[in-house]
Amino acid sequence: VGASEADVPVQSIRLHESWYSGNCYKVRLLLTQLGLPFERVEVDLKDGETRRPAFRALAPLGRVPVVVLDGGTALAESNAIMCYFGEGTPLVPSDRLERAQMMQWLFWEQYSHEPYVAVVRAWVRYFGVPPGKEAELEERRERGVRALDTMEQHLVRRSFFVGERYSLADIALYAYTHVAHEGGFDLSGHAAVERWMGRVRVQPGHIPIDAR
Ligand SMILES: N[C@@H](CCC(=O)N[C@@H](CS)C(=O)NCC(=O)O)C(=O)O
Repeated sequence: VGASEADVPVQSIRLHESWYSGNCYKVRLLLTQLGLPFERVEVDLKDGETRRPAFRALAPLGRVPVVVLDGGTALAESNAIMCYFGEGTPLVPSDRLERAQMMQWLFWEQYSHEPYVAVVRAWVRYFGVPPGKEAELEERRERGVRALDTMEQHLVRRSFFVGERYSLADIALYAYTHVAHEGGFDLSGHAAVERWMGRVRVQPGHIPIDAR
């Protein structure tokens, strides 16, 4: 996938992000694979920067990632940002049903995967478990395992999530699955997920989450 295939009508892209956030990594990975240059602006989540008026003025939804296009319009929500840049490239299926199946996995990731796999990782590895939320941590962990089980079942007979080729669905799900172990998830019983992650990692232009 090269820049010529990503026919995006913008001159400049500024990505407000956090380097360890999987949601931000999705955007960074996609832009890199599309060959689109972008500027990175690190937002200090631990310091509460997303709650400050200056950030809220830029990003009313109050979270990273946010991209600012041509120094003006801001766009939030990792999967929406990916759709914006991915449109018209091989990373978004041209077949209508497959495109809807890709969306199915993007919505599923946000509702049934990220709130568990990503939040457990964030609490365990980066922020600490909020006081009184120990039981909630375990509940989220259980639901995270269920999400990983769902992925495993889907991938047992498939190479990628949709249409047997790499798409935005794979980027969205890879982002937090490949660092799930940082939250204490054990993927050893998820061989199909492990094999799929191997396939994602060898896609042209792949970068790791901690690439600076
Ligand atoms: N649904 C959003 C979630 C974004 C999100 O949760 N961002 C986190 C970092 S991963 C954040 O900005 N947290 C700081 C805060 O909520 O104040 C997306 O996919 O972009």
